[in-house]
Amino acid sequence: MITLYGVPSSRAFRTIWMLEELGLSYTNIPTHYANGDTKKPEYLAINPNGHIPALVDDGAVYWESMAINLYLAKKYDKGLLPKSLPGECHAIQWSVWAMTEVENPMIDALLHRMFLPADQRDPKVADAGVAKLQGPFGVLDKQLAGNKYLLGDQYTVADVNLASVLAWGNFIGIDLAKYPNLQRWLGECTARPAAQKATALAMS
Ligand SMILES: N[C@@H](CCC(=O)N[C@@H](CS)C(=O)NCC(=O)O)C(=O)O
Repeated sequence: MITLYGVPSSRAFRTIWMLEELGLSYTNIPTHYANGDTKKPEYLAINPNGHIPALVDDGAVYWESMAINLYLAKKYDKGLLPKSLPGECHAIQWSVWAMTEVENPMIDALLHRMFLPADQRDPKVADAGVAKLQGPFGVLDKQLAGNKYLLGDQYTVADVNLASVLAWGNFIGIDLAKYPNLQRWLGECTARPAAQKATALAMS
């Protein structure tokens, strides 16, 4: 029995993508970040940080989106987490990298180009976010030059975790023309049925 807390149009998008990759059945409680849901005592009892997503599986609670996906990939083994220690570490490495190098500037761009009400948007913040992303984009483009996926020939949780952060860029038209390997990889990842399902739920 798996319960996922969090509206799909949030970081819960990543978890939905992974649950769909694994073909798992789950209940989604649409806890919202913007209406006070995440600060209610009953939700804080699940995630004391007051953030979504959170996942309950077999009675145990998990939070932090990347950790949840790494957990799911390992527990419901469909080959999405490499079996070798270096492979597992590389999956963790790219997941942490998505959070530390990509997520914040991406969120700045997303908020100030799309999510905030028009009168609260600052194009300079959005542009600075996009400028900051150029470094990580270059790193990724090189990594993907000789690799079909992040860790090599095989699609893994590392691809889900990173592509699900980068997919936000598609909503605000971030131009990847200078990064053809990255563009090709992101297109392949986001075309997967699991990604399409998560996107449809996020948009609904
Ligand atoms: N590092 C956390 C961040 C979670 C997070 O900040 N989620 C946002 C929604 S996308 C949230 O819950 N915001 C509500 C709030 O901070 O009050 C993760 O990846 O799970």
